[in-house]
Amino acid sequence: GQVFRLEDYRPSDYLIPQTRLTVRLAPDATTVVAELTIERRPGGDAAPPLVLDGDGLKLKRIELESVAQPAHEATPERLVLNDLPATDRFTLILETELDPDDNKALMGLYRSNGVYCTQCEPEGFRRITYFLDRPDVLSVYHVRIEAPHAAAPLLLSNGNPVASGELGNGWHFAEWHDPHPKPSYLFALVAGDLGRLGDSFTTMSGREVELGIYVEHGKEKLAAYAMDALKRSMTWDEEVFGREYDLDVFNIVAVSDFNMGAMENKGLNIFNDKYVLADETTATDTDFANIEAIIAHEYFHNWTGNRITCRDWFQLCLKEGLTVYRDHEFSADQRSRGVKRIAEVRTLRALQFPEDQGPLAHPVRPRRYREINNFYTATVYEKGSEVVRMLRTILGAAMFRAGMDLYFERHDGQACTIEDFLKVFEDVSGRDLSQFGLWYNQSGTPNLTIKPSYEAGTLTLEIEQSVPPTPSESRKRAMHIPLAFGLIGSDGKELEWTEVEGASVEDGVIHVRKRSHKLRFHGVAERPILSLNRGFSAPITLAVEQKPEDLIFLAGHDSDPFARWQAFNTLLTDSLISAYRCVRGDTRLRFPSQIAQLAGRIAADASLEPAYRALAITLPSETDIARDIGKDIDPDAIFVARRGLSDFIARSNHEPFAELYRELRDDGPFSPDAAGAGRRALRNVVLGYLARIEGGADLAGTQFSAATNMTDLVAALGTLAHDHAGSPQAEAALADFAARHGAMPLAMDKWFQIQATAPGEQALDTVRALMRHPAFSADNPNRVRALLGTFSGGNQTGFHRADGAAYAFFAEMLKDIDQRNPQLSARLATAFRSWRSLEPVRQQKARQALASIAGASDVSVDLRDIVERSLA
Ligand code: HT7
Ligand code: ZN
Repeated sequence: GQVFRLEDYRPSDYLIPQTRLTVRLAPDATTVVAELTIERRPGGDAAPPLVLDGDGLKLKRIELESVAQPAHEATPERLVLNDLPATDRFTLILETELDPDDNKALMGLYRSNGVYCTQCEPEGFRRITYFLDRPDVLSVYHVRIEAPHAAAPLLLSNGNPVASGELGNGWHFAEWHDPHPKPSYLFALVAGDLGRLGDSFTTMSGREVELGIYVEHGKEKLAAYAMDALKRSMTWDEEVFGREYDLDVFNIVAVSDFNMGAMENKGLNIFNDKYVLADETTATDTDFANIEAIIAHEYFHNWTGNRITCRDWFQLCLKEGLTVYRDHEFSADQRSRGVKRIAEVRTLRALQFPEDQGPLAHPVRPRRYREINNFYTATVYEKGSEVVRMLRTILGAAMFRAGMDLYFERHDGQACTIEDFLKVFEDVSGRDLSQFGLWYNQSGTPNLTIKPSYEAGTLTLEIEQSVPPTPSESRKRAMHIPLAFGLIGSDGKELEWTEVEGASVEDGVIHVRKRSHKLRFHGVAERPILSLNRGFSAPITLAVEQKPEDLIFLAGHDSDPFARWQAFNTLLTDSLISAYRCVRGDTRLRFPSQIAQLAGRIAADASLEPAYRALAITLPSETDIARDIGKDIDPDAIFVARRGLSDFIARSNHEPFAELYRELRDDGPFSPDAAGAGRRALRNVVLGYLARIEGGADLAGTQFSAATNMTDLVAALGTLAHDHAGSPQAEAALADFAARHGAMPLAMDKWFQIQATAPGEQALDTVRALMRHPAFSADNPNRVRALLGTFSGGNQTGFHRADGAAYAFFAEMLKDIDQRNPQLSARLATAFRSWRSLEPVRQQKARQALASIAGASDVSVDLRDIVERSLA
């Protein structure tokens, strides 16, 4: 397949300042008339050919400056015109015919549950009409939609509504005009019969914006939380970034078939319904938090993505990393900052670290791709956000804001690069950010090794940085790593120093810039306990010689919530890895009693937020442990080690945990806010511990029957189905859940997930059987992810069965899904990315499964790209 390279970027020869679309909707024969105003780019070549992108298109009619059938070459993938008018500006009219019902790839125009909708990012617009389908071609869109009134009373597109009316024969039309020039990937159209939740927002300059969230009829009430999150997002962006909304309407539509979370189309966001619909009986606290974050994320794109967009897809992190940073900050302000930060780091380590440490590693700004859809990754999004956060740490809050203000002022209406972004910060601060820029260009997770020593009032830190080799980058340059830290005295207070040499240290941050530093802090009153990478100031791994007593001290006293959580997490990880070695060496498991005591103390510490306590006593997941072990992984041994520690902590704290569980009973009215969610989280983590000691099944069974919200219900169901699989309580609860929620696909996803993640090799048969369940559909991405995605990504013992049966099954499923939805199959296939860290027998089976995909003849570019890079 073709490889696209960053260095090959060239501006287009033509521009399309105006686009008029007339879309006449019918399920299997929709016609699209595109009237394009085309201009030669000023300063370009004399009369280059016009080459427009297409994807599977059928051209029905073409007209150039009112001349029908001008000379042209049209294939489904391209339209080329060689003889163009001598004028600078001309009009090209194109008519294409589409089959929305046949579109299972969910790119371009398709129908989901009777609702016509579009997904154009990154290259879906070319499935609607021939176009310069690239983000640096900005056009003003005027869209007319025609449809039968009965099937589609609602007709939406970007911008503001400007006309509507009847057409006779039961047909009607609506026209929308979007005054803001935008790239084609932000185009959207929705038509169907949907219910509406309406509201309004007054912006900071006093303009009224009409807000609408469109959902299936009868589900309007389930959009109330999303609406509230939207209004809070609009206020927050005004207060924190000075950004005001810029159209008269803002609409959100929820659809049930969607490849990702949501899409930021200008003025018309389209959402996976999973991230809109929620009440306490159908959504968990995690769902509520995700809805809040994703509503905010898409809204924030209006400035970071839409008003200022990307020059090309290599710059994807320009909008995504920055917007994730903004949604993280929003959630931190709406909820608990410390708890939010811990959750972010857990996600980064679970999703991005394995990517950066495996065959799919790429820089935050990649330099080459075969399929851009495969680069909507945790590296671009999550590591991209961490890079923006580091920039803020380095510059300070005020300078960062000044830089952002300059970015909006200087680049509004433009398609930009990472260089443009970094330049505004250089200009406001006068600093040279060229070394910092490596964070965008160099892949791999940097590691810092730190050796501390203390003598006569001087603390010495020997710091070494290294970046491991990654595909196509064997030699790495030293990076600028901002390492936030504290020196803690025996009384728990921060220690001062009089002088420091060996690196620049400012506002509690060591600026590591060289491969090695020898730092000396003079005038330190006693041997300090080191608190390092506070707030996870840099996305790195850290190897520090630190005694268990120091970690125990930090876990109880560090004033930085992240570092405090990290200290206990390190203790847990260390004992899990030792236990794993015991399991593999066939020796008895032993755990230090201090760990269980500390877990008990943290759980009961009323001075700490319940949400924090819940995170602190949650054991590292089986995948976390595997990542930290790094090689020759035996997932069964990890499972035994982890269960051993869990049982040890539970038995050591039986009484206090039982007491805490009773105390945390929710008696007030339900609130999805952070405080309520935190109490439920703590209670359910404690339930997880209690579940396996005597009476555990009854306890979970009672919670299941008494639960008045989805969070408590699925926690109880998960405990029953995982820890008491096959018990009468588990069977009854599974049946009861399906009876209650069978008609609500989003709730059934939780039922699929729980069963797909039940540990042990029988999970494969369960998954096979569930694929035949009436609530399952192999065409719906949410169903597929709930069953196959959680099985492959969240069931270590089930997916990594030693006989390789699950790998072979999964490979077959991928090939089947790939026939309809390549984006989905490619995404799922990343479950294989860490196959080389497995023990040899599993490694060989996983390689076979990957090879069976690589060897198939009808594999999409998307899936082939992931499989071949994984095998390389
Ligand atoms: N900008 C969007 C990315 C996206 C997408 C969304 C839905 C379906 C397919 C998609 N491909 C890429 C999502 C976002 O980051 O906001
Ligand atoms: Zn985004």
